[in-house]
Amino acid sequence: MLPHFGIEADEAKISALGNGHINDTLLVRWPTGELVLQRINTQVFKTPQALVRNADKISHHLCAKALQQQYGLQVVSPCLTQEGELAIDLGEQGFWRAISYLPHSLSIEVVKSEAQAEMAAKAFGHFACALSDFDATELEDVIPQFHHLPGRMEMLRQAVQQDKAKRLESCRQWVDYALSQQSLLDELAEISPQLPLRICHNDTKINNMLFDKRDMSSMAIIDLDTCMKGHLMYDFGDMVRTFCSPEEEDSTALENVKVRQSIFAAICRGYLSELAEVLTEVEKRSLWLGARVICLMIGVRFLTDYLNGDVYFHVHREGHNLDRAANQFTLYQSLLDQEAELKACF
Ligand code: A2G
Repeated sequence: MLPHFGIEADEAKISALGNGHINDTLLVRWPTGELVLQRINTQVFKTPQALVRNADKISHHLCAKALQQQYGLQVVSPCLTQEGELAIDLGEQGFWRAISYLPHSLSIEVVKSEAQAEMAAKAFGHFACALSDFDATELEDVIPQFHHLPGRMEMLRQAVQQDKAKRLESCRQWVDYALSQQSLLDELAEISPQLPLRICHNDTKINNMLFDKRDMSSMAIIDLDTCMKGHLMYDFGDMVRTFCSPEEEDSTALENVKVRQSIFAAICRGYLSELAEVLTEVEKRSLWLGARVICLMIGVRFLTDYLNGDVYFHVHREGHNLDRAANQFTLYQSLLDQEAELKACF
């Protein structure tokens, strides 16, 4: 597929890039250039053309804002094919697109300090702010009901019922735990209708923010593939989920998996420093709910995939999805255990 992007195959050096669970991402370097090539997972993204169109629109909007000096981060932009398209569909060999590579960039898996958390949260807040005047009807829903806890709980129930991979016995404790958190759904049903729909990133993991490795300043927000209309509480929640634990998402050292209060407070400071004027009062109140919903929901999704036989997330070892689920439920429980202290951070 390299020639479609104007690259001579015998001149290219290709290496795997990042730690994504869904798409395959490659860094391609050749004597006169470099770019990031991605094979889109079309099992997950059923309308990949819509995905590349969305990402293109978002990056255009951000580039325009950057020119007006209202957006201070770098923007990853699509690199067109030789045919002038946003992607190339090679059938059995995959749906491919290329994006610019930002030299000197670095991604991290675990947040090291409050300062780092605050900086990253500020960058995600800045991103949301820059998109606050983007016309939401321009974006297509690439994964309908993506952050929809009732739907995700229902998928878990179905997976339990079908027990396709015959794994239920090995994870019953976690299934019972997840299903016992039903009261969160009532809270959600009460607050969701009061929240405005905004353009959200929808995957604000710490590794979707690039740092400049020369001074570790914030450089860019990446992975624009799940940008859709939604509620900002989930973007806040995904930062809590991925910044606050001192362990990676798949760590089995559950005794260390807990929410670091000082990091939580730093996320609140950073995010609100950019968005305090934009968020409604109900949105501000929803942030605490967003944190709990995201931690529980991602745990539910990992557990569901474990029961279904690892058909959604890439796995690299036996029981990987179950390890991830146990980790996320432990983090969720840590949020509940520290409710009073964490709510005082807002
Ligand atoms: O893994 C992926 O990035 C998921 N993206 C995201 O939703 C979340 O589950 C995350 C967990 O690390 C998609 O499902 C598109």
